[in-house]
Order: sequence, then structure tokens, then C-alpha cells
Amino acid sequence: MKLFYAPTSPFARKVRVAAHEIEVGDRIELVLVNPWSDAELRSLNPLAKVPTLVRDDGQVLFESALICEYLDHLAAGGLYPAPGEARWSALLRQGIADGVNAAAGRLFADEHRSSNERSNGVMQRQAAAIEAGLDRLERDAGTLSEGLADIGAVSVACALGYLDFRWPDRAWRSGRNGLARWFAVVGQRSSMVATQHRSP
Ligand SMILES: N[C@@H](CCC(=O)N[C@@H](CS)C(=O)NCC(=O)O)C(=O)O
Repeated sequence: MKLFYAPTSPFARKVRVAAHEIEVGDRIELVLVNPWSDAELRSLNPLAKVPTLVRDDGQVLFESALICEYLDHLAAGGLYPAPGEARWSALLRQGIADGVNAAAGRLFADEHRSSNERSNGVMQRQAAAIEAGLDRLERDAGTLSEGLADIGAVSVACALGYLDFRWPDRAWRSGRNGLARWFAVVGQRSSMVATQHRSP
């Protein structure tokens, strides 16, 4: 399989961390691309976004949530609890973490636009989504898996890692001791260390 990715993408990192945790990483060839300019990526995925997975049979999957579920199915990985509260909680966490990442990505991009190309109102809305999303995750931080054993925990770890990458000085840990303590542990896992963000 080939995974088209960018080293700055928290969604691509989520797939890579999940693959590592369920031990399917060695079946994936990584293809580094710039999603803004890569013509092959556009030909595979009409949205030209990373992550995009080309399966061994040539079929193409995109959307990190789908790719993670596909890999988990291939590897019988167990990142998805059976239908019930544990599953709803894991998928809700994935949704919140992905939303935080989407807001953080837009905010970071806006911060690098000139003041006449950006809207303060939109930027405030993205910042509010990040803060409120983190507060919501903090509420149940005590039940997050320290083994990154489900897709919710993988997703939350990648969202926190992305904030540290984009804004090393942003005090997201302040008032969020549960998330901070948890991330200090899971951030050391080999899946997280092997997939650290870096500027291309
Ligand atoms: N919902 C998508 C989001 C993917 C996404 O937004 N990827 C960004 C990089 S973090 C991207 O490829 N952006 C390029 C673009 O928007 O053209 C997923 O979960 O895979």
C-alpha cells in the first residue's frame, strides 16, 4: 500500500500512528507530497488532500477516519470497540480531535496571510473551536487509553501533538492537567516518536 502524506499533516499522522499501533506500518510505503501542488495526488483524490491511501489492489481511499478503519480491518487491530458506549466515546473523541485539527490548520494558515486577506472574526471562531474542543476532551481525560488502544486516543494524541508543533508556546496545558499528564505519557510511545511532525 502507498500512503500519500505530508509531514505537517495531523490527519496523515493519525493514520501513521494508528498503523504503527496495530503493527501494519511495515506494509505501507510512504509517499511525501505537497498537497497544494502534487498532480498525482489530485489524480488519485479529487480533493487533493493528505492522507490518501492507494491499496494493494489499486483502489484509493481518502479521509483519515476511513483509512484508519480500513487498516484496522486489515490488521484485525482492535482500535474500534464494538457498538456500545466505548465505541461512541472513541468516535466522538476522534470527531472532536479532527475538528480541533481542522480549526488549528485554518488558524495557522490565516496567521500567515496578510491582514487584508484574513478575517479576525473567522480566526476568533477557529481559536474558540480549539479551546472549547480541548476543554471537552479534558472533561473525560481520565478515561483516555495510555496505550493508544482506540481510535479516539490516537486522534487526541495527534491533535495535541499538532498544537505543540504549530504553536510550541501556546499554553494548551494550562488548566488541562488531565490531558497534559496523559500526553506526557503517550507522547513517548514509539508510534508518536516515529511520526513527529517536521517542516518539509
Ligand atoms: N477530513 C480530512 C482532512 C484532510 C486534510 O485537511 N488534509 C490537509 C493537510 S492537514 C490537506 O491535505 N490540505 C490540502 C488542501 O486543503 O488542499 C481527513 O480526515 O483526512
